[in-house]
Amino acid sequence: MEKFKRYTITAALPYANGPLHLGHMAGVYLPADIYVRYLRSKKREVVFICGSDEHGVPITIKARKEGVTPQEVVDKYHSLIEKTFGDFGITFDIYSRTSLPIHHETAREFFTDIFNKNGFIEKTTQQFFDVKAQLFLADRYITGKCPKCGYDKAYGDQCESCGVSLNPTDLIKPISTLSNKPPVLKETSHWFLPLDKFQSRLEQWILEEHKEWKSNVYGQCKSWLNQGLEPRAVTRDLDWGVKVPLENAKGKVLYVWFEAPIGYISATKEWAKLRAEKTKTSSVTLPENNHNELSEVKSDNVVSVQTPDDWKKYWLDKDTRLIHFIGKDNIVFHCIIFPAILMAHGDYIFPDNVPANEFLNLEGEKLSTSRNWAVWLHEYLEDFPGKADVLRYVLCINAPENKDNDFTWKDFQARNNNELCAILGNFVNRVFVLTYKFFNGLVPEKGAPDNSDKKIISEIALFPEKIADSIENFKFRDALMLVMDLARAGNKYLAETEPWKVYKENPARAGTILYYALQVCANLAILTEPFMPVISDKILGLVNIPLPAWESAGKIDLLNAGLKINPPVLLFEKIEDDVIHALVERLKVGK
Ligand code: B3M
Ligand code: ZN
Repeated sequence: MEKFKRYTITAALPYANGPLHLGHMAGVYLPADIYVRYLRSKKREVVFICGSDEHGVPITIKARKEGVTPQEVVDKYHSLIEKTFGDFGITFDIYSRTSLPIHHETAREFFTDIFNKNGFIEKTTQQFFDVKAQLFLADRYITGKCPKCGYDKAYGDQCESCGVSLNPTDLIKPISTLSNKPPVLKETSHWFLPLDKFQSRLEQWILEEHKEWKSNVYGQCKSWLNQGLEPRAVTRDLDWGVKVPLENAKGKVLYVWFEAPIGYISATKEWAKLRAEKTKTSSVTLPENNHNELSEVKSDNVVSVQTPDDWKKYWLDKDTRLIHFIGKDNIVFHCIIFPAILMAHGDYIFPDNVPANEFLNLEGEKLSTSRNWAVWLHEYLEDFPGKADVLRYVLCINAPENKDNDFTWKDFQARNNNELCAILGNFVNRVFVLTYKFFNGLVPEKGAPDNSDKKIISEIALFPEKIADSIENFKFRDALMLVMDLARAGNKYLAETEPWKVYKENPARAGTILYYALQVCANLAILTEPFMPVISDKILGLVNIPLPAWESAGKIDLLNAGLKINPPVLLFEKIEDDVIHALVERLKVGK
């Protein structure tokens, strides 16, 4: 019996102020997509939620710099980001945006609900104001001398030299980075969520009830809780964002980290609304479950949404398992602040797991957007058209699951040439070439299995369970390595049994070998699907069957004798040294 009836899977909402790079994909979206594809293949009920985070100070600053409106900034990047996700096969059920009215309403309702329950404290404080820019300054936009170590470029929230955390008023000689002038102190009032009131509930819920969380996540939560939680402002003086729904709050918006996570809920509402409309207008009811067709994998999970209100079961029902996929810099917001907001509101379920990843570095250095030290995903596809899966492979096999990891173009090349081409591609290709050569492209009859056959049969049977186990534990690297191990086992089987030699003396025996080798290929189509959907689709095209569900993996009769299969095509191509060399050079020049 499954513990949960359904899944709500969220992936961090990317800020719509720049394109996506490798780090985003490796840290958040790829693992989330692998997990969701796997759940769908297991026929579990799942909704996969994401959207653009379109508020916050950085977006307003970017708009100012470029002389356009914040809306123009987010419109541009929202489309680009959404397209990139599509191009990399990320199968959200909805990709929403926080500038939509449905989000503004939802976020305001949340605030009002907590406000009516006396859940906020109103406080008046002095804050730095840039007279020239006519703006209250976010902590990051104030620099000055660190009172502790004397470093003169310390930020208003932290000194990056000695690490001390600061308030902007602690800085000696503060300067606004917007105008390069000293800011003035001005009085302003804001609403604070008293996180301290939730301290013991959060401690119980995380430290006692979720000891299974990844150690990096658990550790960060523990350290936050040990420091003691304090009230946090949930409003800001800004004109871009969700307006605070109170009379006396002119010029104030909800703090982006208050409303953005609520965006997951708004997006689910929007999805349920669209889906309910679709159900109503389509003369045939949506198929319950037909993910035998890859092209429909997005819409054909076992969800049933009849009315717009059905979003509720994904957020209120205790039988729903909520999982947030995020990067490590978002841990406190998803594990402490958002759950505290949900506690203050009541009714909502809490995340059952938050499998945050560490960071991915690039050629030994931290990724940096401002220094252009990044590989942009849309540019990757210009360099390697049609090869999204190669990057999906490399980013997963080398994912920063437990520690920061490094992406290098050399490693990318090596993984493509020595693993994808030499192991997976080579195996599938050999099986098809031989089947065409000796059996005219028809799946041969199998005879009685000998010892080598028995070995591969047991491997086919064992791998899916081990892979599933790793995926369920968010160990996607291990899972993918196991998939490759099955391809390795296939190569070994061919090397040991040598059907190309055997055929001359005993064609029936060669037929048996290729029969089993073809079953390995069919199994690989199922097992690669969460990781490399296009490659899986190519293998399916070769074996000429629709995608079987996960429960079929492990079987040795996925392809019947006599089935016509398709002529071999190459799954992967080698990447040459000069291509890699040029990419490394370009990266250095861009810097
Ligand atoms: N917009 C992503 C980031 O920190 C941030 C996530 C919001 S999730 C609700 O890059
Ligand atoms: Zn310092």
